Amino acid sequence: MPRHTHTARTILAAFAAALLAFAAFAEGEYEVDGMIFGMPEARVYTDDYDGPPVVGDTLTLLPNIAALDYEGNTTHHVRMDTFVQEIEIAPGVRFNAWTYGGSVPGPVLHVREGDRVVFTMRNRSDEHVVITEPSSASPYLEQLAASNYQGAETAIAPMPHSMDFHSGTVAANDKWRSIAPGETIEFEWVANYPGVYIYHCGTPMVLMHTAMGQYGAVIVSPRDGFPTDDRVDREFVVVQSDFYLANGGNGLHQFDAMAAFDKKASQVLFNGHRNALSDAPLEANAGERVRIYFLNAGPSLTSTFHVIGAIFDVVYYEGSPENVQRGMQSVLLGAGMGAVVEFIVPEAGEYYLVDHEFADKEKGAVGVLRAGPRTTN
Ligand SMILES: [Cu+2]
Repeated sequence: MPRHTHTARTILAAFAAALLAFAAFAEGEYEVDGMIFGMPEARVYTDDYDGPPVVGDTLTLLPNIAALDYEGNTTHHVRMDTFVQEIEIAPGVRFNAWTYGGSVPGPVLHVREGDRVVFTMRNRSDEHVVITEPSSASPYLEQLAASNYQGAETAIAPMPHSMDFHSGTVAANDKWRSIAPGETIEFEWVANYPGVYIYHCGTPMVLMHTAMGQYGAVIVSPRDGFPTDDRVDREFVVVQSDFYLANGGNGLHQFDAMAAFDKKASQVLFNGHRNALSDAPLEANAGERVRIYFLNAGPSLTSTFHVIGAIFDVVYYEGSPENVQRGMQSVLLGAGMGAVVEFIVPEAGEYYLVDHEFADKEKGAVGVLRAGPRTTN
């Protein structure tokens, strides 16, 4: 074939490839090793939105996790507004929490590796936002209205806030920037890596914003699943976190900065309340395989998560199917780390979830899994 024809074909092929690439990615996006980077710049704006503070099909209240009832990848349009609620975290301990969505920890977001999240957050810290009205905008709001186990009441404390998803890979100074009360931020990220991640406020002083309640879990399920998916009978999400509160004398507790700097927690809790997992135990039956997506949100303490009476058959450290550990009595997690743990429920009875650092267990890090008899052979 004449040389010039060959060259023309090469140029045409290159042009077609460029067109294809342009079709697959939005402007500025690019692919490295099958992952997508280069998200558009965050938008910050003011509008008069006063709708549901949490919107999204795969947002749930702890200990629930939403099923992903779609094949392959999708784009999730997720809203989690930030606002203040007076909540109870232990009998007699109420404080004005800085929240995402009205609870501490905030909603659980579940997506699949490769999914895109278009995230919107309005800073409503200057508004009384009611979260006890049922809403179909998210399973989270329905579940929260049904239980309200922190006895939330509206409150205000206007100040800047932000959102940092550990599950997103983006420029922190752009996407995680602080917004003022009344402002809304919108940005995108792609779930490039599977895992059990924290999201939290990154506004200074970060220690205070997180200790006041601004954190939650993102579960990014692996594209091809975990090897044990078919054998799992029950799934729960448990988030551990540490609190630094002192009695304020006005019936409400207040943030204790000295205790926070010294890492002397007043409470260490599972799912945001001393009795969250004893008033409403996790339920399973003998012989079942239970999976717990466990996040140690911190802000400052480590967790040695253990289930009394069980051994973790498998641990996917940080929630990646490639980080496999077998036969673990406990999983050690620093602040802002997570794991997927699975165990076989040996027999009917009660099993206790604890932080095996017993000082933290005595400060509240304990829960119950109640097992019924074996239902099949
Ligand atoms: Cu904040």
